[in-house]
Amino acid sequence: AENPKSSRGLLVVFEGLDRAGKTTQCQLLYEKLAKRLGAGRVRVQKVPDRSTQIGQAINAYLVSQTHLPDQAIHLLFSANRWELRESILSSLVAGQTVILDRYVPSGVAYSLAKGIPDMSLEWCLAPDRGLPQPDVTIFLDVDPDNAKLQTARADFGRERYEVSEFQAKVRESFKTILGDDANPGALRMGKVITIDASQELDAVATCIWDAIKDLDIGDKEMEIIQ
Ligand code: NYM
Repeated sequence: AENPKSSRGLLVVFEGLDRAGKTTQCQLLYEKLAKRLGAGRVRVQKVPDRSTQIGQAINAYLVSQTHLPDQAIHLLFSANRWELRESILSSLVAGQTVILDRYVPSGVAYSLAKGIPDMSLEWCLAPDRGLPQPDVTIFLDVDPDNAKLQTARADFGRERYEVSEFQAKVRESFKTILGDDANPGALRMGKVITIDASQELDAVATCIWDAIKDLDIGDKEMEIIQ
C-alpha cells in the first residue's frame, strides 16, 4: 500500500455476504492506512451509495417500499456504480487510495443467485464493463448459518435478500465469480484475497493488513473491467 513506484492510489474492494463484517473491516483498514499514508490519502466509499436519486430508488426497493423487475434493479445497482466512476477515478489519479465497501462482484453475485434463466453471468456483468478494475479484492467469507452471525446485526432480515437460504446461494456465486488461489474466478477483480471471516474481528483485521501492507502495484496502470 506504500505504492512507492506509482503516484496513483489503490482501488481496494471488500466483498462478502450481509453481516460478514465488511463495513467494520473497511473502517479498520481505513484507520491503518490513514495513519501510515496520511488521512487525505485514503477514503472509504459505500456501494450502493444510497444518497443519490438512483441510490434512493435502490433503497426503496431493498426495504420493499417498491417493486421492480429483477433486471431493472440489477441495472440500477450498476448505474449507481457508474455514478461513482468519476469520483473514484479522480481520487486514484490524485494519489488517494479508495476502499469500496462492495462493488461489481456484489452486483453479479446477488443477481446471479436469483437463478433467473435470462440473467446469466455474462448478462449480469455486461453493464459493469468499463468501470475501474480493482487492484485487490478482499472476500470476507462466512457461512450464513454461522452462529456468530446470528447476533451480528439486530436488524438483519429487514431488507430483501437477507434470508439464510438466499445468502447461501450468493456465497456460491461469489466463489464462482472470484475463484480462489488455485482456480481463477470468472471475473478479473485484481488480486483476490479470501479471508475466513468467522475468525475474531482482530484476527480478520490482521489477515487483511498482512495482505495489504506490502502490496506493491509498481507502475501498473489503472485498468477497466473488460
Ligand atoms: N446488492 C448490493 C446487490 O444486490 N447488488 C449490488 O450491486 C450491490 C452493490 O444490496 N443485501 C445488495 C447486497 C445487500 C444490499 O448492500 C445492500 P448494503 O451493503 O447492505 O448496503
